[in-house]
Amino acid sequence: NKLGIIGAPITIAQPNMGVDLGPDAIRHAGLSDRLKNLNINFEDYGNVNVPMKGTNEKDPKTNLKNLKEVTEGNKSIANTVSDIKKKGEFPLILGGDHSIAIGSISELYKHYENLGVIWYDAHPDLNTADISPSGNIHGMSLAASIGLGHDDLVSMNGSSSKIKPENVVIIGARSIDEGEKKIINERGIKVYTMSDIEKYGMEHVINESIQYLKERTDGVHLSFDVDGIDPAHTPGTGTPVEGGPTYRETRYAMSKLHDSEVLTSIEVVEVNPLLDDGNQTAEVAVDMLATLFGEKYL
Ligand code: DIR
Ligand code: MN
Ligand code: MN
Ligand code: MN
Repeated sequence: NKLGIIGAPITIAQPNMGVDLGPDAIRHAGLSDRLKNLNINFEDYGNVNVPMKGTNEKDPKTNLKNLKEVTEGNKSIANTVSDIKKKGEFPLILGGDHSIAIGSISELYKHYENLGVIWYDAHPDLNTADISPSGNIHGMSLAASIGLGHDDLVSMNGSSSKIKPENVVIIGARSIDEGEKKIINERGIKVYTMSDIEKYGMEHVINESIQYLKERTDGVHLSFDVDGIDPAHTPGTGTPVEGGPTYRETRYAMSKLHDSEVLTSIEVVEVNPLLDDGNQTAEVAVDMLATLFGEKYL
């Protein structure tokens, strides 16, 4: 079916200037030409209007930065995702920082009995206001989606738990804060850390993830943080962490996801062209997206 593309340029849920330019960097890296070559029908609806002005100070009452603005921006993203779903299109959302998952998932979950999520990221984004070392809401989006954290984030656009913890698979984690470790263990969230990828290989990890989600969900959202990939390939991002899956491993995983046909929506986040080497990170993101939509080597 047809793809509906939107840009979601939220930048104030993390401290670096430039993630708001992510959607245009990805477009400039040739996304539409690659989709045309695959004969994919798509429409790009442009960027959602979101608040751009924020501060780098935590509100002492909430321990959060820019809660009001991040909430407002995410509501607009949710509304735009809703329009795309109403048209029967497959949502492709270009970030923006990872807080945009709060808005996208707050709408997407309504369209399934049991939505699942693949969180491809160096970080699990399971912080809440109480345990976050930074106060940056981009590190809290998965927590909010499973019902943990500030009520404005958790209750956005509907019920207070959008995704069951057992419907989450995290791949590539290698920077996990102490409070996040506790949540992972208490809630039984499935995480493939870099140790698991090293030990079992990406082939095994991605096949097991697909099988696991096929058994228990009726739709799967891929939330792809470009810092999930090793920073050798994706330097243009705010919180790079050494020792990630390579371009090759990631592209292989994306091709398996395409072939499995489990995905029902995709977002790619945290591309920051101001921190990049040329436009390399957006170009890698486009290679991964093209692979997700069926591009093959042969
Ligand atoms: C860190 C960074 N765990 C935080 N999180 C990031 O601020 O909560 N997520 N960068 O992708
Ligand atoms: Mn993230
Ligand atoms: Mn990350
Ligand atoms: Mn296909």
